[in-house]
Amino acid sequence: QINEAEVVLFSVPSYACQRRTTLDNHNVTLTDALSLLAENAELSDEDGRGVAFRRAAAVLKALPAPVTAMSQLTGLPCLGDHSLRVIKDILENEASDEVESTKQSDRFKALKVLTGIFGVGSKTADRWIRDGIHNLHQLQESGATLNRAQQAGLEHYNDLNQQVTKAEADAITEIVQEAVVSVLPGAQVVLTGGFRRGKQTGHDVDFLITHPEEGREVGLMPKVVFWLESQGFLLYQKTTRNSYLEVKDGPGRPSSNMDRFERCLSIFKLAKKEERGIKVTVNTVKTRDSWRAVRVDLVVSPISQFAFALLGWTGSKLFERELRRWAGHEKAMSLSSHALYDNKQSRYLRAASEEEIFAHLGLEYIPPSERNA
Ligand code: DGT
Ligand code: MG
Repeated sequence: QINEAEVVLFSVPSYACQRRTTLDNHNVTLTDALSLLAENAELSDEDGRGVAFRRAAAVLKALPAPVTAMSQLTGLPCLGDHSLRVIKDILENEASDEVESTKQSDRFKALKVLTGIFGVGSKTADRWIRDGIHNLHQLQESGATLNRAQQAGLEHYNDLNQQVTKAEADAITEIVQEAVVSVLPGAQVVLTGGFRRGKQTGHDVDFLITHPEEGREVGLMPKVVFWLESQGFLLYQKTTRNSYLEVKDGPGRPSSNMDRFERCLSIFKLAKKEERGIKVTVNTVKTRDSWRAVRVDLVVSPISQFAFALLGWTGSKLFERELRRWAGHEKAMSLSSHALYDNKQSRYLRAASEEEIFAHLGLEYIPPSERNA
């Protein structure tokens, strides 16, 4: 019998962007379970359910101690009936039947394997499953047509499904820096994504590139890609062009959160630790077991949009989603990775730093290491 007075009651604000979420998660079992249900929903094209589970998991990640009794959760935001049922099952029985059966289901396993191929989304995977393709062997036998990204994804499947370490991210940072300063002295490279939030591993390595003088970044991406390609660092790359135009007045506010920066999705050929020399300028590795493939994302931003791009590419994904929801629902503003538009004043709000963006949004500044929602 637990004395009511001894139960620690938790309290957290309802938007993830109002909370400090470090990597020190006291409720890993619960958040893993809810994240798995979120992933299953997303893979099944049920985004609404996916977000609900992600929000519930994020609330638990923000708690200062492990949950031991359901009564502690009274009054917490974002915990719907379904999430509460899963939490209750785990607290009472150490596992949730729903989570376990989802994990074991043939459909979930097949979706995981197939979307584990770079370039394959849930729609493609679903189509293949309906054609009786459940694993890589069946895919290869099927004669299904693969695009260039998917071919590279299949070829480097094992490497790309192995977590990237911080040491590997640092080695790639050096290479990208070398490439960028070689083609445009003065340009700057920032590591973003999970590694900027302090994670020790990630599924890829994300970079944001800019130049302190507006306009100097134009044309930078093709040069960087050409340098990397000619030095033998790229196994695959696809560059998409910037098409963002800021409309000064009228209904020109950012209409979607789709990113329109110049962006390069690539697969790097990274020498293994023993093989990495002091000089990074030429990739000399030859034998297959002396290198591994790593997913790398490069984004180029003009300095005028840099703060927004940095905030937008640092994540976590849920933190980003919550920032945009906060901006829209609580402040009548539209936030993207390019700009912040104030719908009441009908104008863009400038910012030179992430701190200024949080201030415009009426939020306390949350540093990257506390955006792990
Ligand atoms: P990871 O790589 O699994 O360790 O985790 P993250 O947090 O690095 O996630 P990742 O690499 O998928 O994306 C990094 C951040 O960049 C993510 O938190 C949100 C943002 N992001 C990703 N894709 C897009 C995109 O297409 N457009 C925009 N605006 N942002 C994106
Ligand atoms: Mg990442």
